[in-house]
Amino acid sequence: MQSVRPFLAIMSLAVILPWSAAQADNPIIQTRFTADPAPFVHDGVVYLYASHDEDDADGFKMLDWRLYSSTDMVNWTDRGVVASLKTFPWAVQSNDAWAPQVIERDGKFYLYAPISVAGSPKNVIAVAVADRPEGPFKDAIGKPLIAPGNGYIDPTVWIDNDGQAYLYWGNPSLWYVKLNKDMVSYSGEIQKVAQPADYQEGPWFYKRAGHYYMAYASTCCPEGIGYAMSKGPTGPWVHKGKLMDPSPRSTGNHPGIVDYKGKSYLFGFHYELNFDMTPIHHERRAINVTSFTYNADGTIPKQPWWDTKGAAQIAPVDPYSRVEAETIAWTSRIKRDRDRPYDWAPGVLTEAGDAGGMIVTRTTNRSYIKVAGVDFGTDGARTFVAKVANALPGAQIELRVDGLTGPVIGTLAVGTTGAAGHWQEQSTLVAGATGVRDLFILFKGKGDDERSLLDFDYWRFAR
Ligand code: FUB
Repeated sequence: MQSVRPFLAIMSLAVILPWSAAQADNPIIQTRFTADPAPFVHDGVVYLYASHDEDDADGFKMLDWRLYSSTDMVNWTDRGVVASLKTFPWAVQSNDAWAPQVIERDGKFYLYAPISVAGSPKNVIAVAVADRPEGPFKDAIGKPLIAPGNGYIDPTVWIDNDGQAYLYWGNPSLWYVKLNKDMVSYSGEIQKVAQPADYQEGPWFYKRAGHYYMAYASTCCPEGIGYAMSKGPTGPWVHKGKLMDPSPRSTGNHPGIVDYKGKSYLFGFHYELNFDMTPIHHERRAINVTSFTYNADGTIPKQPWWDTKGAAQIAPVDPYSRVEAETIAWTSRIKRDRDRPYDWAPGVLTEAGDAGGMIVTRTTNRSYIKVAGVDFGTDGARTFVAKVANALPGAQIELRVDGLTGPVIGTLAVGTTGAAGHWQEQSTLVAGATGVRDLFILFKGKGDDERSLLDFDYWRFAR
């Protein structure tokens, strides 16, 4: 967290200022900088693979690929790192873990990723395979799937109805190959297609209702999102216009499109999380989402630039089942008040715990997690249970509904959690938690503003 340090003085000032109302839900990940969204729907879950800008990035500093998942499009669970440059030991171990995409075939999950090798040209496309969407992904062939070529970045993959899989990629040209059924080799030559107008990079290839689509980051810079359609998987690609106009505040963008539970979603990114922390542009991006409806002829209406609303929640959270602490609609990482620039605190961090699963840490005094749309039911909850570790004396978890200043429904005075790394469930009585409410889990204590008050694995309520 080197980039945080210059702001510590501002941060200490921030904590004595009053809290503002809860933030809205775009960008959808606040705990880390994420880019190049690659959504993938499997078994009723949206898996969102992302590239990852390091916290101290200036230019591109990208070492690994991360996964988030959701079943409601608003609360996103951090599933951790699924692959990294180390997955491909033959690659240059620099900063080039760029835009990935994952697809499933015959029960295996294939991750295609652009990385670099020594020499020139340096851009290659690698493939890794896993037995589960969560990985871990392993290098599939021990060498590049697509050998070096200038601009060989940003792979996108789709399996057509006849079983033929296609891999497209490229900046600023657009190429494809026909993948073999094994998904880790291809047949025939690499084909370069006539790219659609305004094409820059970040292709997103798919078929829907008989139409083939190629969405992409449109001409740099700044980049909006353009798209083309075709009657076949290999073109010709007919430019259909912009899905989103560029914004001068965002040099880049990158589409990912899926249907989920009857709605259509467009993902992309902007830089507002970076600009919330500093006026200086760094390659530190943040993924956004919006929902849209296709026109009757299959075309897509242009969407406004990312707003703070995000997508509507499509199902409430069940608080009576275990909810991972790293399931978050919004957290206090960034400034609390969008009208008061650079007033921010580091807030919670999600990371791999010692036991392998993800946990929430860096629960600094007055940091919080918002979980949107929690359905407590008519009779409501009577008890709150949290699994915690490494608590400082006096650490508390305060539970509020409706907002950061909304009613307190309970406070868990976290007792001693024993030796470092010793996890235990602790509980408290709650009252007033009925109906569907936004839940705010606040961390309070006497720790200094940088110190984690406790580590947090999961929570649930009981009736
Ligand atoms: O994230 C690194 C690169 O920036 C991607 O590969 C491009 O699509 C652009 O988003």
